[in-house]
Amino acid sequence: MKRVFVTRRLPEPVEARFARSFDTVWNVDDRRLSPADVAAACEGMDGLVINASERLDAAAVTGLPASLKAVATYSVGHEHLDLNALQARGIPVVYTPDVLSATVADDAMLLMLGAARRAREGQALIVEGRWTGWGPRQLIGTEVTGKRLGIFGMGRIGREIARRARAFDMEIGYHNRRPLEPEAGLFFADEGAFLARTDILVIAAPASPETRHWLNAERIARLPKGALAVNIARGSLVDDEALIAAVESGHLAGAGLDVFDGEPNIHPGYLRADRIYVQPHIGSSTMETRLAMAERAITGLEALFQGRDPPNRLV
Ligand code: 8YV
Repeated sequence: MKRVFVTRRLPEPVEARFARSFDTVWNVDDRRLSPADVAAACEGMDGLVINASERLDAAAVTGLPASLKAVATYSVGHEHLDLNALQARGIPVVYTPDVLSATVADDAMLLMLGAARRAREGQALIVEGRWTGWGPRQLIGTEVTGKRLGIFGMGRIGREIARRARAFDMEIGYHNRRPLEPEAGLFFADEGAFLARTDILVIAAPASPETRHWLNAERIARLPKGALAVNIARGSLVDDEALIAAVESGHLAGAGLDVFDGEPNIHPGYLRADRIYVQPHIGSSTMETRLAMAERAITGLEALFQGRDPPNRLV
């Protein structure tokens, strides 16, 4: 059996699945690993299963042992890996696309509705024992049905979000590098026009140096007053100061965030801004999806070990 190091503890059935295919070595106490720690833990391993919570930068790639033949990232995002450095060392990489699109899209709807219907404030009112009874002025939210949805990054997850939003009679618009088939929704090549017609913005684009702080003060100002912003991609796409200021000033009615820049050390403004519905990066956290992600990672690694070229190969 090939020896594989896994950087995080996974749900029990997922660990059991890995153990059926590999001689698996776990990060037993699930401590946070630095890039150098990851490289050191790969000593004597044939494979590495990494998560989006660890980074493999160029220096760490240099430090990977000669025994390491393949890497799988247990994620669809791969900005935490220096793919050029891995490719230069001849270490192939697989990832886990497709299988989490539906569950992340479900979560985008939850974030959208949570922000629109002020879920954080409503929860707090009840669990903090402050609710004094029904009132017609209580927690007036924003209607989601029939609104203009704007998806930044119409990839696999974006399409699943659009599919769900159609059931809410939403008008689908998107901003992408290139237009898709007409049924995908209204394509906006012009970013300004896209933002100006968007009532509910959903960020579903990958993290990259180009998308860093994409949602900044200038772009937020182009959204109509009372718009909502949702992020299910990566925290780095949002300028936290600008978003918090826009929600606190009332320009945005609210926001729904599953991901944060520098998580878990999030901007302190998120602790007080109760119109921002927050979640601790759980967009893909369902058992069904965790198992499906494992299947993709395992079959990808097996193919690489056998010298085959799996469809979910990145480099
Ligand atoms: C995962 C994610 O839970 O797949 C991704 O890119 O952001 C999450 O859904 C996590 O990254 C697992 O490594």
